[in-house]
Amino acid sequence: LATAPLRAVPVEVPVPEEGFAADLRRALAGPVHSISPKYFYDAEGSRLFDLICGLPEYYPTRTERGILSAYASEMAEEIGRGCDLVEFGAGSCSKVRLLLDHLRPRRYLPIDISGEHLEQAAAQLEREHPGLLVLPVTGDYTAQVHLPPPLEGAPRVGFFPGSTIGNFTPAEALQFLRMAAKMLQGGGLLLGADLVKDPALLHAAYNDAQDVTAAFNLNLLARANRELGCRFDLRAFWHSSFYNAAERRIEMHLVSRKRQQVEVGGAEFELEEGFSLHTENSCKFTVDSLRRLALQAGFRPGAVWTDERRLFSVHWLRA
Ligand code: AVI
Repeated sequence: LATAPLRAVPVEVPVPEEGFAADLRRALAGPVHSISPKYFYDAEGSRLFDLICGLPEYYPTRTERGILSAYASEMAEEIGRGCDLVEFGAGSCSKVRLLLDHLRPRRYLPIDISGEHLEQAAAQLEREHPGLLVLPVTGDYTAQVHLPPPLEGAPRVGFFPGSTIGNFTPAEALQFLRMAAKMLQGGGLLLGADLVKDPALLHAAYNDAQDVTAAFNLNLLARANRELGCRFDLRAFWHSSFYNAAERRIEMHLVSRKRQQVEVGGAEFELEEGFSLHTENSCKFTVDSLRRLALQAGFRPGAVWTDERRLFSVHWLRA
């Protein structure tokens, strides 16, 4: 029996659309009405976040800064001086300033998605620390970033402050830590993590009296109006933020105050009164839960520093 030669038939695999518009459409359509918190951070969102960091109710920033200032020299003893320091999501490079004089790294590689802002911050830092080599790297540190080759004899040490790890899903957090453990082999990671605490304190931190956090949350829709030509009426949405104790996380949502029609790039959506768009999780950890997670990712958990009230923690994780 003669057989016909096999011919390759091209298979068309649909590529899911990417970006803000596609993700917003998917979130509105459901079945899961949630969108990544990364969309908060356009220029206005970053400005509002900087304001949040200075609010009296928002304890994480000043508490972590307090821990870094108080224990910088102890941290340097643990970590060792002269490392090749990589910061994930460095922004204005402000927290690293608290470590530099003690840690005395040979080189500092701040990674951030916002290139222009990073270049300026890096140039300013180099002026303040004439002996320090600063090489800014523009990119998304949750994806693959290409770093300059390691320095001979200088272990690579990561710095990830702010408890941004808490904004990842558990799967994303594990994936990020696994990637970091590989990248930082022979060195380690200095990681800031917010702790489980009295829900009243957490509630206040994400529902501040001046409504800056509400503006930060609503900026997601304002950004869609600016960038995608949407016409969201911001007054028709309510900032909802609460502590989900079972999941140990603050959840932020934007809740529709009424039945309304919205449009994103030509697609229309009918939102019920009470429709809730989940915009952020901010997971809280215990010292032990964070150490278990780090162990699972391939780190060897080392020293931990906290403030007196045990609001926030900074972990040294050896890789
Ligand atoms: C950036 N991140 C750690 C902040 C947090 O606390 O989860 C973002 C934030 N959301 C509302 N307020 C601050």
